Order: sequence, then structure tokens, then C-alpha cells
Amino acid sequence: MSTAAIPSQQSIDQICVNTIRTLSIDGVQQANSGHPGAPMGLAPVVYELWQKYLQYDPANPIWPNRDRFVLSAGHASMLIYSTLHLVGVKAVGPDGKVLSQPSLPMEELKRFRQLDSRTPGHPESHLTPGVETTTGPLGQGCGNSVGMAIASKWLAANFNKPGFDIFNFRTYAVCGDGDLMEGVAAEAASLAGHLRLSNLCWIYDNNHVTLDGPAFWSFSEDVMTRFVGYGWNVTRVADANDLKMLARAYETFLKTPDKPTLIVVDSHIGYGSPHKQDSYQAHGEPLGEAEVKLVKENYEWPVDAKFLVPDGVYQHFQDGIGKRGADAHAAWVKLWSEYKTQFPELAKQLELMQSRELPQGWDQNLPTFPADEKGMASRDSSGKAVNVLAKNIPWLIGGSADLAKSNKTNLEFPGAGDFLPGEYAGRNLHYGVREHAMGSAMNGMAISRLRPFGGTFFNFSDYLKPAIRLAALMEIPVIYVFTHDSIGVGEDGPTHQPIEQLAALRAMPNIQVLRPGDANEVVEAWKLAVSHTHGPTALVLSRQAMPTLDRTKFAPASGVARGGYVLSDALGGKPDVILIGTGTELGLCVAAQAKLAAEGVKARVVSLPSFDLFEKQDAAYRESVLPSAVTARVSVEMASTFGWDRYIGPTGKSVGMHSFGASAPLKDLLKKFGFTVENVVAAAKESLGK
Ligand SMILES: Cc1ncc(C[n+]2csc(CCOP(=O)(O)OP(=O)(O)O)c2C)c(N)n1
Ligand SMILES: [Mg+2]
Repeated sequence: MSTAAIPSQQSIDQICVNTIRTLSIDGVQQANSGHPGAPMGLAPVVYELWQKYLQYDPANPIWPNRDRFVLSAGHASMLIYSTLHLVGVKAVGPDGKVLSQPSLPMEELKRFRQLDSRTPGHPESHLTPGVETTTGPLGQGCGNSVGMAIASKWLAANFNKPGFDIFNFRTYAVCGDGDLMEGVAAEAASLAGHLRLSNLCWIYDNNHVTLDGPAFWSFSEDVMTRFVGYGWNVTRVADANDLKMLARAYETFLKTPDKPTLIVVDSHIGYGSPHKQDSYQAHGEPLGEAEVKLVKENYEWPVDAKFLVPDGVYQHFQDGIGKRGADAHAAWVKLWSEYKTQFPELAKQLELMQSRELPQGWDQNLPTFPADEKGMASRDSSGKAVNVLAKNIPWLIGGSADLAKSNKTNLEFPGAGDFLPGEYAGRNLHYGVREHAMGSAMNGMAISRLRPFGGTFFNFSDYLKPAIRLAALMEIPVIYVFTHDSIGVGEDGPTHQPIEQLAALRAMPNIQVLRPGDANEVVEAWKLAVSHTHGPTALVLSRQAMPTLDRTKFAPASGVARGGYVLSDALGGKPDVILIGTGTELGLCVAAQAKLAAEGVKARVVSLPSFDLFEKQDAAYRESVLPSAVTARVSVEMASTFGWDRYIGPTGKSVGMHSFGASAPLKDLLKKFGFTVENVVAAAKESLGK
């Protein structure tokens, strides 16, 4: 396409900015779906950052010390797609190797929002190399960026050596009014300010508009004062189109040594379109062919050209970010090769982290728990297991939302240390009472190749659910330590007693959910959690003790790996009834089995700590555990019975929860809600038709 129609007085910077804008407009228009407004307003912000400041090599989008760019305003996805295309970010193969072809060739921009494109409606990191994290649910990118900044500080504190700044990457997040209205961003900002994460920069698109109308309808707080209160450095750019002012703001960020930076950028949605400026109706929709032409006219752009990249634009990006990024990357590679010879041990660790592998001997010294009728709470066995694992895996780093002592997530071995403001080497994070930010930050940490685990009460898993969901979608290995997993918490009452949380997590795709039934199952569950590299794991653990089963009499706990296994068969096989239990209720099933045997009823006990792992087994195995001929079945679990019908069938019985719990001593609750041996026995008989 000829560029003759673009007036020569437009600087190359301006032409590049307008190319980002018009590619975004054309992508949205072609899809007839999406948000053109935010990319139009934000194009100069992103241009100035990428072209002049971002330490990023388009030829290697997985270089570990690259600066991270997060588009928290994920609805502006065409903005990042256009940018990735123009700067020529390379694709990455499934094996994690950088390829010679681009991540987003022009055809992909033209296939915006189409099936199997690399340009989905909102950016998805597992689909599109160059997209650092999946965004769209507003606020999450902000939370992720805090995790990335934490990761950079932690990596620097643990791996940098004098003269070897292997890690010092910065994280930039672009957010809008919606992001800053969301609670998760507020939690994350509070945490980042507290931790003095000077490597974090948020760029707030202060465009005075949200989907429903002018921002003042719903949002009138003083954002700058709020962030000053959080302990951030706050600066403002009064006109998003002023590249010089933007540059000054980025310089200010780079010069601020002790706090994160918020750059408030005043912009007008769809800037440059005088026709739509005052119309709040349509900015979340395609402009329409006629408006597209008017907008292009306003940019002094050829009005009929589509997906136009004027001559010189690709080259200009190559000369800017391309060259700067290649030089920075090359310097790093040189440093890294010297580092590898001087610090081979540390270098090896970093290589393992990058490929999400575990170090040799990662499972050594894990405890085996002897049989014990009184037993222990699974949170306690979990605490023991994770302390061993964390000692073996130096980048397994923990934390809790202010419940570390309850969740037993504290890493207590010598040298584990705390991650505190200005002290970034420690392995224990203190998220404070900020569950959602914890979940979202852990995503950012996992993306940065750390292996984070974080704890809270299972009931409060709802507080971080949106972040869990994104971890599952992004296929990243975050581990949740959810303790106090049932009405078994007792006196704290129904506000603290989870009911439907298990069913809800089991319904989520691509998360490993494990509710182990004794101390040795807990160890197996932790092994599965740390070995699982392409999705999150939720460990659902009790506050109260459960028996440690005698594994010389019962099947080995390694059966956990198959999700469900025959823990104890009926004498002579051929059970009349199958009792299926998880967690604290497994012991109840074992006791009921003995009682039934005394009455001449042959029962099999199946331990089923993980629905999802059991579903992954072949049909023959599942049939061997739950033979279809045995239709008398009982499930026993102190949670909503929702979902159990698939295992108990039409004649089965569920001993479970059908209401919220209550505040009372545990023994009274067990009686009230039927978690007694007698009741399980009665359910078994009922299922047998007796
Ligand atoms: C958690 C969440 N709620 C709602 C939405 C739907 N949504 C997409 S953009 C948007 C608001 C847009 O306002 P703003 O953040 O100011 O972005 P702008 O329209 O200015 O680009 C909303 C509500 C969402 N993506 N995520
Ligand atoms: Mg807005």
C-alpha cells in the first residue's frame, strides 16, 4: 500500500502511533466485535514505552530478565496484538524454544476473535507468545504485575552476585478505571506499596469513561491521593498524546528507588475522533465502517486502507526496541555465560526453574507417618511435608493471607526467612488479609517461574476464586493450601465452614483438587502438587485430627496418584456395598466397614481424594475401583453432596451437607449433621435396600 496519502509532516513517531491505532480499529471492525476505544487512546503510551524504554528483545520473548508488560485492561487486546505484530515478537514452540516466525503475523490480526486464532478476544498467555499473562477480568493484571515484581526482587536477592545483576527486570501494567475500581487491584496496590516494589509501574488510563457511561457516574475518588496513601510515587501526564511528557514519567519511574510508581495519563477515549468524543454509548463496540473512515480522516490516514503499515514503520521499530532489546539481551547472555562458569550451582537452579523442572532429590526425606488411631490434622502433616519439600526445592516459596500459623504454611527451617519490605530473599511471604491479591500475585510469581504456594481457610477460597480460575486457564502451577476444610472447624460456625467450595473447585477445568484422607495421603498429595507443572493444585486440608491408617493393613497411600483407589476391600473381595470417603471422612468409612462386617455386610472402602485425577484413569481402572455391578454405594464427605451422584449412582446414598453448618463444638456438629459411624452404616443398609 502506498503511503503517499500520509502527510509528510507526520513524524515517524506519530505514524507508528497511528499505525497501532488503525490496526486496532481495523481488527475490531473486521471481527465486528471488541473495544477500539482504549487502544486508540493508549497507543502513544504503549508506543513510547515499548519503543524507548521496555528492556525487551522481540527476537526472544522468553528471555528471563526481560521487562514484563501487562495489559490489565484486557479488553484493549488489539492494542497489544498490534504492538506485538509491529515490533516483530517471535513465536515460541510448545517445547519452549523461540522460533523464527513471528508470534502474530498480519493474518492473525485479521483473524481477531476467530476460532483458533492467536488473537482471542482477551489476551491469553498460553496462546500468544509475547502476552505475559491472561487478562480480561479487570484488576487481575494489576495483581499479576505485583507478583511479577515480587518475583524479580526475590530472584535478584537470591541469585544476583556482585557484578552479576542477572535479574533486575521491571514490570509495567496498563490499567483503566475498571481495574482501579476492582478490589483486587486495591489489595495488590496496598501490598506493593507496603513491600516498596520499586520495579513496578502502573499506567492508569484516566479516560473518564467506562462501559456504562462517563466515569463520574460511578467513580469519583481521588486516585492519586489514594496511591500516595498506599506509599506509591505518583506522577501525571496531562495529555496521552504528549510523548515527551510520557518519556518524563517513565524516567521518573526509573529514578524512583524505593516505591512503586503510578503514572496517571489523562486521555480521551477514541481521541482523534471528534464525532465520538462526547458519545459514551458506543466505545465498547466496533466503530462501524462510516465512523472508521471519519476517524482515519482525523488521523490523516488513507481512509479506505485497511491494516495499513506504512513504509518505514517496521524498520523504525527494528531500529528502536529491536536494536535496544537485542543489545540488552546480548549483554545479558554474555553476563549469564560468565555467571554459569562462576556459579554453576545457582545457574543450574535457574535453568531448572525456567523449564519448570524439579531439582534432583526433590522428594528426599519426606516423612512417612506410622499408624496412629488418634492421628493428626491434615494441615499438620501438610506443614511437615511442605517444610521438607521447600528445603529440597529452593524456589518453592510460601505464604498465607495472615493465617500462616493456622494453615501451617510457615517454612521454619534455618535460612527460610521472610520476604519483607527491602528484604527480598526470604521464602515466607506475608500477604496480609488480602486473599485475592495473594491469588493474583501468585499467578504473577508462577508466570515468572517461581513455585508459589499460599494458604487461607478453605471457606475463603471464594475470595481468590477469580485468580484460581485464571491460573487454571493459564495452565500455571500455583498451589493453594486450604485448611479448615469443613464444618469440622466447629465453634467458628457457618461463616467459616465451607460447604459448596469443594464442588465448585471440582467443577473447574484444569485444576487438580486433592482432599487427602490421612497423613500419608497428604505427603502423596504434596508430591502431586509440586510435580504438576501445567495447572494449579488445591490442597484441601483439615483443622481437626484424623487417624493415620495402618498401611500394612490398608493399600499404600501412593494410590492417591490415581485420584481414587481401593483402600480396603471386603473380605474375600466381592463387596455388597462400596463406601467412598475423602479427607476426615475416610476414617469414618473404615470404622463403618468394620461395623458392617460384624453384621455380615461386606463393604469396600474407596479413598477418593481427587475426582479429576480419578477421571483421568482409564475405564478399566475405574471399573476395578468402582465395579458397575456393585450399585449399593455411599459417599461420605462433610461438604455439599453436589457432584457425588456420578459415583454413587441412582441407588446410592450421600452422607454430606445439605445446608450451612452451625456454630458448636465439633462432636455436636458431627451428630447433628450425621457424620457418625452409625449413620454411615445405616446409609449403607439403605443403599442395599435393607
Ligand atoms: C471483572 C470484570 N468486570 C466487568 C468486565 C466487563 N468490562 C470490560 S471493560 C469494562 C469497563 C471499562 O471501563 P475502563 O476500565 O475505564 O476501560 P475503558 O472503557 O475506559 O477502556 C467492563 C466493565 C470485565 N472485563 N471484568
Ligand atoms: Mg475508562
